[in-house]
Amino acid sequence: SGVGTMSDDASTLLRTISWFTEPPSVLPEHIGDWLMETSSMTQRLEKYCAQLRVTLCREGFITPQVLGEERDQLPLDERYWLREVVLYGDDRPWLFGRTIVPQQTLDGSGSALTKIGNQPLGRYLFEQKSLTRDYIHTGCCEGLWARRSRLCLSGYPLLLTELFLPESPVYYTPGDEGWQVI
Ligand code: VNL
Repeated sequence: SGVGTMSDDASTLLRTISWFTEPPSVLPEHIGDWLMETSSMTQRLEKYCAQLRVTLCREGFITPQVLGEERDQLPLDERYWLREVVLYGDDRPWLFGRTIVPQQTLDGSGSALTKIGNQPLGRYLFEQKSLTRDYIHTGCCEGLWARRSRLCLSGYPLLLTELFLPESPVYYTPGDEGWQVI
């Protein structure tokens, strides 16, 4: 039990996500609105809690062999920086985040991405003037929604995957009696 197990589960779950290049018709409108968020997800989530906290689960260099189908979303490289985190809103696990940064991106836009530690990644990324986005794909698995975004720093790509955990505000909907979980 505990955080280790939950993030291992999330990491395994990530491999079973079905990805859509266009938002599917079964995607509820208010969830789609969250998934297609174009600015910082961290900033959006911060509005729903007093404290947003990042826990690092895994960080380090990996080889292309262990990338899975993410490999198709990025240029081939000798190694990639992997960062996996759980984002907590007031101590509730809200989001599992996995970021893959090719070595060329580290070379091209500085290695700051390997040094952000417990700072939310978005806080760093969305301050960069050279940040652009190639696409957002939506995905789902076992009743949970996810998205993956390919972003670029000075034209060099990185891939962000975000799995929204059951307690995240993504699944709240405004009802007659205030916020309800659906
Ligand atoms: C992080 C934070 C990553 C929030 C995320 O998605 C996110 C991080 C990949 O600190 O690594 O939504």
